[in-house]
Amino acid sequence: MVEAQVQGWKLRAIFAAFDADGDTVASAADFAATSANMADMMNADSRQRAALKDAFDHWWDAVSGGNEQITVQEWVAAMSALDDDRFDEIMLPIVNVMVETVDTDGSGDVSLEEFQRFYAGVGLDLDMAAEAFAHLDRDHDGALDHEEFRIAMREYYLSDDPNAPGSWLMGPPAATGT
Ligand SMILES: [Ca+2]
Ligand SMILES: [Ca+2]
Ligand SMILES: [Ca+2]
Repeated sequence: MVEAQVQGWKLRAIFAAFDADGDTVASAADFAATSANMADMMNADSRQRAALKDAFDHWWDAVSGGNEQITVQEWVAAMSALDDDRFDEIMLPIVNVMVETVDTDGSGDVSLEEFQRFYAGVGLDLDMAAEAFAHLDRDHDGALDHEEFRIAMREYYLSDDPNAPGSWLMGPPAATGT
């Protein structure tokens, strides 16, 4: 079950990042704080900030099962149980805001220069941006379009494949697991 373990460590790393208050359980407040952090990192405007908040509230509803807090085991189980349609429905507003904020010239897609600015803005290793960009640019047209971001987000969170292009969204896949 090596593949399932890959998804497990990715989801555990994400859980740790979402657990804003560090008490080892996730709550609605953690999700709200994570959405606010993401909005800050992306320099989101008030409308984008509200869209992220709604998306994270919806995400929390989907994984919490009505509980006030969940453990990492419950998080991994709940995320693994989401079907693709449900996941896309939760992620779409997040992807929309991400593309809008990274696409600083408003061209509708993301150039390497815009992607590097995004990496710098969120504090990722700028040296890795070009390689990550090459992985994410599936049709090799030199730009990341909305669909490439959407697929990358799904792979980033859910793919069992450590070599999936989307695993590069936030840098080299190996770095996510440490
Ligand atoms: Ca917490
Ligand atoms: Ca652009
Ligand atoms: Ca492309």
